[in-house]
Amino acid sequence: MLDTNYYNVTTQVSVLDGATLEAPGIVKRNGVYYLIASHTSGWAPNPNKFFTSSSLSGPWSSQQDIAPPATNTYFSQNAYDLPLGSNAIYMGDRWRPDLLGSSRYIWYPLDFSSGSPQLVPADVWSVNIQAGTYSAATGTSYEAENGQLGGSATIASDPSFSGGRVVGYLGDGGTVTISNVQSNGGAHWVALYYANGDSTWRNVTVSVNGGSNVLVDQPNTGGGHVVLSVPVKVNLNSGANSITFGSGQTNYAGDLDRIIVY
Ligand SMILES: [Ca+2]
Repeated sequence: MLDTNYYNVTTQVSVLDGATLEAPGIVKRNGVYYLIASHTSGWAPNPNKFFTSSSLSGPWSSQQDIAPPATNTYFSQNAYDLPLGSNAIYMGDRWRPDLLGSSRYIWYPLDFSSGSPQLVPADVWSVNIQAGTYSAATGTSYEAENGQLGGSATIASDPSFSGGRVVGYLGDGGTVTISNVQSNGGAHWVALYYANGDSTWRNVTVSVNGGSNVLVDQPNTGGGHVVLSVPVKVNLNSGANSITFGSGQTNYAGDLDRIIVY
């Protein structure tokens, strides 16, 4: 409990032993409090957890994951959890330690339908505030390894990738072009699924139908076989399109697994 001006603690109602936590958020569902929090690892993300209790004074449950641990909460840290009907919206920070002003926000549905809060890593989704519901968009997936490789780009195999393969050595002379990307034309979101095992961000150029390059940041994913996605909005022609990745850049891009066009 805090005093009236929120400066001081007046009463300690519960202590979670054996855990060092920060960035808490709390949501109450059907009489149960869900405490969502990050562990402490500096600016680097970690697998965020949730704890449950029927009372703020406890006892609190042991910790459980809100996302697959290998993704480090999809490279984010809990900041706030906004109730949305029977679910919630996870509002996280994606910190960029070497350029903090370029840090990003990651908002995902926090879905309770399984009985425990789980992040839904939807690339594109919408919210109906009045109904208290969300809807994730579906797109069309194109495997990068089915594209046309250029220069030093190579295909690597690992079961963690979609289709079991990924295109590496993009950038610094390596490119891949995905052709026959179908669209009804106009501005569309495209999600780039990639892996970046470095400890810092990479980026990749994107060129649609031979147009000018757009640079898309690719945060480190926590491992060379850990796949995350970043979005980019591009203008597509009605009918078939070709999209080239990695041209005109001297640095290495992340390994490209696939794209999903929305
Ligand atoms: Ca793939």
